[in-house]
Amino acid sequence: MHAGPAGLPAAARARLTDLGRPAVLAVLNVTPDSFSDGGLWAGEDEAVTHGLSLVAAGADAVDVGGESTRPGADRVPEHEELRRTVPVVRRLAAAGVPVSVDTMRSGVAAAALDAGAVLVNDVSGGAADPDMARVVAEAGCPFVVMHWRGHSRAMAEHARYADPVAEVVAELRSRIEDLVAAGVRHDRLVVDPGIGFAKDAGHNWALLGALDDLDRLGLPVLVGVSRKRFLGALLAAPDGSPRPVEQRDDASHAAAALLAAHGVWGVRSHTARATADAVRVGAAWRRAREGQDGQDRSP
Ligand code: PMM
Repeated sequence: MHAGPAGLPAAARARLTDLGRPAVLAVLNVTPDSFSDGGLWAGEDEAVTHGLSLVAAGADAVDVGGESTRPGADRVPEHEELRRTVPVVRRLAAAGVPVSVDTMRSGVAAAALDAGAVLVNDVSGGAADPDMARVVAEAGCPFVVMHWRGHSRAMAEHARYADPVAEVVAELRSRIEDLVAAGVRHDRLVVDPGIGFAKDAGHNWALLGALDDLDRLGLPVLVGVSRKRFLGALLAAPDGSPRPVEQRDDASHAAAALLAAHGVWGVRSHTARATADAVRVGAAWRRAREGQDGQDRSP
């Protein structure tokens, strides 16, 4: 599977955009320090095996990341991000897996596309690297534009909003305009509210409660809630201690079903089978509400 200048291979594009339910973008962090799965798949073989198992269990694509974006994290050098991600992308793509690369660096995006990735997921929406727009414009690949206000080290300082929904939508709109002005095709863009990025729990819930406002941007919406801190806070023990990361999957799946019932384009998740089940339930619920039959069109 190769994404040349003409863009995404038809089969992969179809799998990502025409499922009749949200796509499941499964997380594969090839990092020692991500909050949710850091260190688990840091070796190349372990990462590839896990990526294949995610697809076998129902993921539509695997999102390979080599730099942790947890709040407070320092950046890794580009050569290290390349070393972690490119071999894994190449092996998964060669095995026929639709691969997304989770990176803020144009050099990593270009190398991953060359290795067979079919989608670029940039948590900065192209803001961290002035060359990202050119790379994705030339590749013609889908590009996830996430709402972001700055690198992880200083993220908490940016979590200040008078009106979180209006500000996130306005900032995403301005990113989209910049990207289109730089030559990225509008119909290649996907937007993401960036749950947990420069946002506290209240901001996250406000955004999840106002997905209609995001829909007004006129682009497919991807949302990543899986295992995030605001779910840990929601499920806190009576003494106030947050639910540990590894015990947040049931809540993540409940949220995935609700996101599907809303009609999002995709969900980013650490689990495959349960998330695929959850989005099918949510999508069937949505169709039933709209008076259609309960069947999905996924393969
Ligand atoms: N969250 C994380 C990393 N990448 N990409 C998108 N598009 N949306 C997200 O919400 C998102 C992301 C952080 O979570 P992780 O450390 O579990 O990967």
